[in-house]
Amino acid sequence: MTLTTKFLGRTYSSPLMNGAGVRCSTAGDLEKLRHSSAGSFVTKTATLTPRAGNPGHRMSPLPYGSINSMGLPNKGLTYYLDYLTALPDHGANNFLSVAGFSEADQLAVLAQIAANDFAGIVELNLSCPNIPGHPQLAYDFDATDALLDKVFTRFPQLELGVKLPPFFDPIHFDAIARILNQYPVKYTNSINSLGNGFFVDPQTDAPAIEPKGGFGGIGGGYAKPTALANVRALHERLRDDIAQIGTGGVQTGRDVYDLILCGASMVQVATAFGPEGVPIFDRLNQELQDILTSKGYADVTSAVGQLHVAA
Ligand code: RRO
Repeated sequence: MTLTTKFLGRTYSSPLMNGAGVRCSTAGDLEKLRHSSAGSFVTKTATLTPRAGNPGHRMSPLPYGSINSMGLPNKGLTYYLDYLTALPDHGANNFLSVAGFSEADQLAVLAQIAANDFAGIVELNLSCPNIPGHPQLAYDFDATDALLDKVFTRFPQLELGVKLPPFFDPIHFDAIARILNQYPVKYTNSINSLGNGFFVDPQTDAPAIEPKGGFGGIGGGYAKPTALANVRALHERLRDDIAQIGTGGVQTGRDVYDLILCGASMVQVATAFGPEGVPIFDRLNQELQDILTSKGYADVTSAVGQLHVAA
């Protein structure tokens, strides 16, 4: 039984990797991931210029997951491009997460990447829930369609996937799939955190985090059923050549396996990676290997989308 996985024509030692945001903001974080048993890594979402993010206490563990309103703190696109292009393979097997605050900003980010010799995969984050005054872009279907039209017209050479927010209605699964199916999108990554949740700290009777009056993205165990639903719903609706990454609520090998059954070829770990750090990939690789072996699969690819459904 092997965990070796193919994704976008690349070969990875494992389908597991970090989710953008947690422990992936500095070169030191990324080096730890690079030397870990994760199959790949993605950077913190980068913007054209560095950002400090939202002020105050902005991430809190919760009983079954986490809440965050980080507000896109990052070292700026140039920092991540410099790091990735200095790697022996120019980052060919890695993912650069990026975002912008307007269409012009998004296109400027991609222009800088296209002008560089980064050889990896671009993950366009259409779903950050924590920027005051800026909605999660993918909830605006017309704006998403217009952006992707420009992106693929101007930068056909980029290998690009999209990080999506959770959708909660079949009409919305249909709508986002109809848009994505028109473009040479390489993959989808579902889901970003459940936007604008809220938690009351029982010790203080106050919100668990400070920015935005306490509203923040919910991750961890709370997110798993919604992540499975989104991966499954998009797997049923997207062109066969659009791959899927599954993210949301991964704590065990069983969680990884469930996302694979629903259609994910790679799986990201965000909330649980925070406290456990890179040893989590050793544990999850072993747990995934055990479950795939017990189910009779020789490799990960054979299990992708193999949910048992009544005929
Ligand atoms: O930085 C954040 O506040 C953040 C981002 Br960009 C994102 O995509 N998802 C999230 O939960 N937090």
